[in-house]
Amino acid sequence: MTRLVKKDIAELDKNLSHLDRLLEVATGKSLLEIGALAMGKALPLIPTRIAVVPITTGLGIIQGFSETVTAILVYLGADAFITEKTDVSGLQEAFFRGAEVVFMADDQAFSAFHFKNGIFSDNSVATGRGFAAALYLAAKAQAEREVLVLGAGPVGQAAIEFLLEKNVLVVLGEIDQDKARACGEKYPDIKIVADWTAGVYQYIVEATPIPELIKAKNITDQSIIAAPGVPFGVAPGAAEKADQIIHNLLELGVATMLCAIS
Ligand code: 2YG
Repeated sequence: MTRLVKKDIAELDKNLSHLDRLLEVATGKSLLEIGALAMGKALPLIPTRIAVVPITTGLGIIQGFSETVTAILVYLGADAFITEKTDVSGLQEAFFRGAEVVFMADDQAFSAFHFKNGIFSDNSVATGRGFAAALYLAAKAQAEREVLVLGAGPVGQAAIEFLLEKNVLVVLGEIDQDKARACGEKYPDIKIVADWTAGVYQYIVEATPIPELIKAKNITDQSIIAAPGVPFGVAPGAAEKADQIIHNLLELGVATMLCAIS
């Protein structure tokens, strides 16, 4: 799991409406509508009071992380606040300040828990489903329905699950043959390609931690790429050539988590 740094998220909360407009142009839907599609939820969401609890374990607090998560939730209409305290005392504060849901992240996981209905949302799963949903919407206008998913980790598998639910033909590109085989056993309907780098693809979900993995030779000028990953998984030549690139560091994953726990 890649760890964000302060500069990654510095201006993010000021550009939320801009990102929303970009997504509307690319997919025909807003940030929240994409998250709702990803989780099969109807809008408007049930109002939920949410606490974001800063966590100091491991490598510690990322400056701006809790503030950015909270800003995204508030932008999406949630009643969200950051606890003054951190860790367990922050969790306690959340509880006593009437939060029904807490969002918190350590170095291994970023999750949302609903105190009452027991629903849980993991950011990797939400990110995979949210970006697959955005790609699915962006590609809806065109008939072809084959999507290359790069990476069989938690994000890639969540993207595969969403796409299979929509009867999309999924092709998996995964460099680790053991991971690829295990994924093929878990999702028998997917096609596993040994060397995707030799191919040209119209629709790609990039869910690997490898920078600039997708090259111009792998796509056409009609291609649409959903690339949640940090570092950015699209080489400069491919980013210029593609018709659409759907990329944001926290927004779509957090919007999808909100829909998952509401
Ligand atoms: O509470 C804090 O400030 C820190 N404990 C947050 C640590 C978050 C570490 N994880 C990441 O930076 C990313 N994996 C978050 C999700 C990125 C989008 N998929």
